[in-house]
Amino acid sequence: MAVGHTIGLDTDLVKAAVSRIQDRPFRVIQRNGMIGNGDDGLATHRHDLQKSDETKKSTALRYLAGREKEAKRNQKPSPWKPRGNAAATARDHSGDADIKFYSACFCPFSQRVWIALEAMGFKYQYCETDPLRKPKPTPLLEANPRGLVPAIWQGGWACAESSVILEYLEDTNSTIPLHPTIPKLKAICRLWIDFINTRIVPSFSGALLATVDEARSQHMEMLQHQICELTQAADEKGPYFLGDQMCLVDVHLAPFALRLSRLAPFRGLNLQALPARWKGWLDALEQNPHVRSTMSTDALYAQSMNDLLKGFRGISD
Ligand SMILES: N[C@@H](CCC(=O)N[C@@H](CS)C(=O)NCC(=O)O)C(=O)O
Repeated sequence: MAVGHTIGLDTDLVKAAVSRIQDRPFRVIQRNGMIGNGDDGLATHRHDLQKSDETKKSTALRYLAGREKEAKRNQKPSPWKPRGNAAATARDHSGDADIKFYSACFCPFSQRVWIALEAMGFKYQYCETDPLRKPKPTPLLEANPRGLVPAIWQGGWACAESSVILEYLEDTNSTIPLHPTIPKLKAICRLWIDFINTRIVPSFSGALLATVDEARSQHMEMLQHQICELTQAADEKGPYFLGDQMCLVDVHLAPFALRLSRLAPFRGLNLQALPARWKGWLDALEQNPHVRSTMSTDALYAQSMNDLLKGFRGISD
């Protein structure tokens, strides 16, 4: 479809789209949930052909408007650019480097990897990538055939999935470890990372995605319960999970914790009931230089929230 084509009732495009659905048989929706031809006397909801045509036209218009929006998006590199501290960090890492890091600034999974790259002092090239673009950008597909960010590409080798990339970075970096060296403590960290991925992240996305108040409160209640569980397992004084040093549990959690406080007001989520230990943890994450250097402005997170939700829907599809 030609980009910039005016959508109006008389255009050929609308006619073509209408004719695609025009030939469908005229149906009567019955109150008992069945669809019939209206001859059985049960039908209570019917409309005439004119009304049916109007409905088909507006369906066609919505379809065309959606396609036009998508086509426009696909012509541009990415609708989002890192802002604030993240913009400066992305600029500092815009030159060619051994590790190419495909990331979307709105994506919490990408930010996990970004924090670790910064904290461990890796040389990397930041490549802002729109994972929602169709078709997906070729370099992203080469790095991750599933087409999700984050992904890294290193000399012909590629890796995806934030938790796996974080383990890889940890294994290849000898100077600043983010996992404890004691095997039993390391196992405990992995257990809580799994808890974040399999419990906290789904509750977070569920609370943001829910359109019905009841479902939203259920997810929120679950999330609060899980956050309490996590804080009880964390070092008593903190401020981080293991004490005064940030570890991979904090890196997994930080992007979600920080987005929760920024996005909650837009979805009517109440965070008052969260424990004091959580507030101290959140403050420490906000102040951490590596977390800060990968944070965009609050406005960026608010404006890109719909794309974040689309990304989450992609996960559950
Ligand atoms: N489990 C993945 C999740 C990554 C993910 O869902 N990324 C979203 C952006 S936040 C994405 O790329 N979505 C694109 C799509 O759904 O097509 C990870 O931990 O890396």
